[in-house]
Amino acid sequence: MSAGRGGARRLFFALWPSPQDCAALVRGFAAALAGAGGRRVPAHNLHLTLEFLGSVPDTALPELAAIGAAAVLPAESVVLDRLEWWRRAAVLVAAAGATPPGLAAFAANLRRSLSERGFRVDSRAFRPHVTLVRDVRAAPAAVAAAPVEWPVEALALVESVPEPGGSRYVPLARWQRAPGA
Ligand code: 2AM
Repeated sequence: MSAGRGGARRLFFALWPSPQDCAALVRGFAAALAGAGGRRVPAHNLHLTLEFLGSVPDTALPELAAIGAAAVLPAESVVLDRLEWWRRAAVLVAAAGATPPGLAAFAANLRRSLSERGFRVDSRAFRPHVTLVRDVRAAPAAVAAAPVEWPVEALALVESVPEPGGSRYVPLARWQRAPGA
């Protein structure tokens, strides 16, 4: 792994989809995506953010890796069943109408662990969503989205790497839920 710019990187924890789950998400929301305008998030960047940390010194990476390794993912799926336009952020997201209780507890525990160790955490409530399109300045036409069931299987510590066409998200470490756990 190369050194971050200036010895720091923009990092976040996220649920990272398998290629199959990613494809199912794109299929389920295809009709919505077709007419949305804006800037589509490339499939390789799709993820569900759990906690955005901002710029973190490289020296903190081992501690973050230990937090990720200790986390126990719930044996649940999150159902992304709503297409929402978030006006202020100008994004179109696939959102979960209901947050599965195990996932809510998992996100809260992760936030607590990070905060106790001095990392900056979000103060907003956790709302499971996957951003599909950015720079959407006008409300899209209402379209039906097929609910997509996304198994909670892989946690990732992800770096947001700025690139000319938009950020690229690079998982630095991934932790899979143990089968049957
Ligand atoms: P979003 O998908 O709702 O835009 C990397 O930027 C990820 O962290 C994105 O998924 C983004 O969520 C999320 N994120 C949360 N808070 C952020 C912030 N203050 N700045 C940038 N990204 C943030």
